[in-house]
Formats: sequence, C-alpha cells, structure tokens
Amino acid sequence: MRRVMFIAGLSVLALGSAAWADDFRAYDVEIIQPWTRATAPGETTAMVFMKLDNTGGIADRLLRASTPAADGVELHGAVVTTDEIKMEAVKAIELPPGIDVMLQPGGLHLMLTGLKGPLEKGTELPLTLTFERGGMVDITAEVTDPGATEPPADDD
Ligand SMILES: [Cu+2]
Repeated sequence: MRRVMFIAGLSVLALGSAAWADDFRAYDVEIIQPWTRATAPGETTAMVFMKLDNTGGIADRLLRASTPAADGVELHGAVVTTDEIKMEAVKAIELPPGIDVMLQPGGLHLMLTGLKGPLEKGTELPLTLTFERGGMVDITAEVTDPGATEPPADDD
C-alpha cells in the first residue's frame, strides 16, 4: 500500500501544471476541487463535496473518509421523495471507469459528524480518503461561504 501511494504521488508531479493546485489523485482516481461550507459555532455537521474522476480502466470505490476536525465522516447519498430530499448513508461510493462522479449539494457527499469546532471560510479542511484500489490519500477541502451551492471560483 505504501508503495502504491508513493507511485501515485510521483504521477501527480509528472503531470506538472496540467493539474490544479487544489486537485489530488489516488492511483487512477482524480479528486477534483474538494470544498465545504463555513459553519457557525455549535453546528456539529458539515458536508464535503468534490468531483471524483476515475481515469483508469477498472472500477474503484471510495470506502471511507476521516478528518481530525470531526469525530466521524459518513458517506451519504440523497434519496428524492415526492416532497423532500433525504440523506442516506451508503457503504461506498462507486467509481466506474471513465465516469465523473459528482459529490454535490442535493446528491452524494461526505458528512462530517461531531464537528469539533467551526469551519472558517478561507481555511482548508484536511481529510483522508480511502479507496479500494487507490488506497489512502490526504486531501484538503476549501472552506467557502455558508450558503454556497457550488465550489469556490478558482482564484489563480
Ligand atoms: Cu449527509
């Protein structure tokens, strides 16, 4: 596993300026522009969003996530009923080859539970993602406006 992670790290360097600074990679899976929303004091949950693009030829799965900023991180999907959207825990997020999987408001997301303190706009939230094939990768999610519905505009 260590060796796979190291090779994956090298491949990011080899891509050079083709990748955004706020993108990450776990083997074949590109983790594109992770983001979350600022929270108010006392709030205990937060959602994290990103795009996961499996650029390889074999399916992968996001199995779990963790962050030092919260007691737990659940993988959530959204179930749309006639009058509301409900969140539902899923065991894994499937990443078919060649497909962009969006984690976005109203759909799949990471759910932080037991938030230890407010997330402040302009800071970076550290997370560790674990993929079935891609292994573990450390990422950061940009903390943006509390009411944001899309990732922050790229400022570079
Ligand atoms: Cu949720």
